[in-house]
Amino acid sequence: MNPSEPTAVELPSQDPSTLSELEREVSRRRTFAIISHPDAGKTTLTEKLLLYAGAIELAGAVRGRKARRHATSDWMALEQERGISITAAALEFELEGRRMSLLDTPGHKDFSEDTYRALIAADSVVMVIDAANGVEDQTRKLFEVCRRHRLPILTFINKLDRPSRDPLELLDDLEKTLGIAAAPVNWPIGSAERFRGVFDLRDRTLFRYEREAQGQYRAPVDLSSLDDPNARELIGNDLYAHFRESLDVINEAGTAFDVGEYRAGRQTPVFFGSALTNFGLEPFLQALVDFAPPPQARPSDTGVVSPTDERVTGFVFKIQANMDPRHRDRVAFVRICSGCFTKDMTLSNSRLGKSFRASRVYRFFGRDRETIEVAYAGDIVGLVNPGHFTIGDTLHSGAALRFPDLPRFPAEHLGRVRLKDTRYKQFDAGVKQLEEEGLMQVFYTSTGRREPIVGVVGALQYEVIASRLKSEYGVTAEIEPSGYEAARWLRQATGPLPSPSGGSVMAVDRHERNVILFASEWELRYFERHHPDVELLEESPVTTSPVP
Ligand SMILES: Nc1nc2c(ncn2[C@@H]2O[C@H](COP(=O)(O)OP(=O)(O)OP(=O)(O)O)[C@@H](O)[C@H]2O)c(=O)[nH]1
Ligand SMILES: [Mg+2]
Repeated sequence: MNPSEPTAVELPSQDPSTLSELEREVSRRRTFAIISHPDAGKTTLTEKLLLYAGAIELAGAVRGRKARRHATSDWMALEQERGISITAAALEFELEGRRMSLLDTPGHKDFSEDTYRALIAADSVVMVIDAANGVEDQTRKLFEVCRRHRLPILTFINKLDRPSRDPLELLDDLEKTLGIAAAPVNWPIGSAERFRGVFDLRDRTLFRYEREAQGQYRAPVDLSSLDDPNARELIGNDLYAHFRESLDVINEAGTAFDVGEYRAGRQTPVFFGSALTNFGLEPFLQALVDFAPPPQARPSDTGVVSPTDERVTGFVFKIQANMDPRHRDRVAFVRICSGCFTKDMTLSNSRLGKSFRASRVYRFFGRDRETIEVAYAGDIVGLVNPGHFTIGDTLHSGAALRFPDLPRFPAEHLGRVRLKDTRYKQFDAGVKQLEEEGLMQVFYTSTGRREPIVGVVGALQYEVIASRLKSEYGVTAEIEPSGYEAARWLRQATGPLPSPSGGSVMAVDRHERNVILFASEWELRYFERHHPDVELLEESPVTTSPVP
């Protein structure tokens, strides 16, 4: 085996009383991210998993009438207004002796940088598929990231309460489009008005579901056997015959569920259901508890780090400001990779080569937070420590190390922000903090600091920036096209600066590093041809100074 490759941590099979507390705590942790194309039902499924786990008593909705509760993971005002997820949310809860950490991610490609980072913080993945659409574009892209990181995937095929594609066709789509073996664990009978429930292929029981009003409460489960003479009658002759035929096909030619294959990322177990109307959620949640892997070893520049390594390590995968209007602070979300972390511990930030005391530590449930005294490998904790962290920072006790850099996407859109009132100080603070979150890159040209150019991955982020500047910083700003199409950092820090031609200009970022804003791809290529000695970078170089 390649020694630099992380290996799976096996669940200890020996008597739990002989394990150290660290081993025991690590082995009961499950950290997973929910991913898919927009609108497949990730947030709805998240909410229902929380309901079925007993972490909430009443499920909220993604798009609700005004008075109705909102889904816990869509906590941001703009998410609730728009009915879409914009930022990854962390939720931690206990279930059957397991400590579950769930990351509900946004599906829209404009927010995919945030989703990619959340994936890297997880040990496994739940992939949601809309039963009417099969594998969609964004799901395919995210799946590739999972494959690269060898993340085991459980699949939930959702929205069976609506007209759906045939389940055999959906399995085929998973296998052909994604190139992964798909092993059905249960099988739906009918869809839309004729949805009768799901049949568990392992213990051969039929779960019949009644549609519960709005799906706010757990639905009662009605079990029966397939051999029950009433089954055919309950299901209806046509559906029953088609269902038996499908069973024959999957018995003969289908992939059988195998935990080892799932853990190795070669097979995805498939479940069918409807998150909105509470069909098929128990077996899915049970599979997460039973099969999802515990925290895995992670590669670093000094070798593989085992989660049960005594030294505390972790990395910052997300920063979010102003989650709680009462606190107005900035939270750095850290995935703990090894050890037992305690409050007030001194840790080093390997980028800065400096240590800090972790005195304000929280665990999160959407927007809500709770102070914690201790956390173990696998946990996601929030540290409040303004200015000390940037996304991708490695934190550690003991000998220095660095986890691999997190992906950073080059900006695809560059807009000019225009401040429409006089609250300049708040404006500057807002721009700085939103940049720190990784929501955008910020560049200043000779027109000054009141009209920065912001670079984003997708244009929907402009709306998020303007809306958050208004609601969180009280400033009115508009973002309009800047006339620039690409931003490139210059590698060398000294010497005479080249002068770009045409409509391209020199600019600086917040750290006063030189950047060229190119007016077109053509001008960028032209510059490269005429300045072969100048190295241009798509990504900002890593700084070793604190955030100003
Ligand atoms: N009929 C039906 N609708 C569903 C089901 N699950 C989710 N929906 C609806 O589908 C829409 C999108 O659901 P979300 O849970 O927000 O989807 P998402 O995947 O989180 O979307 P993004 O986070 O924006 O990518 C909402 O209107 C849900 O009510 C389901 O099982 N059946
Ligand atoms: Mg969502």
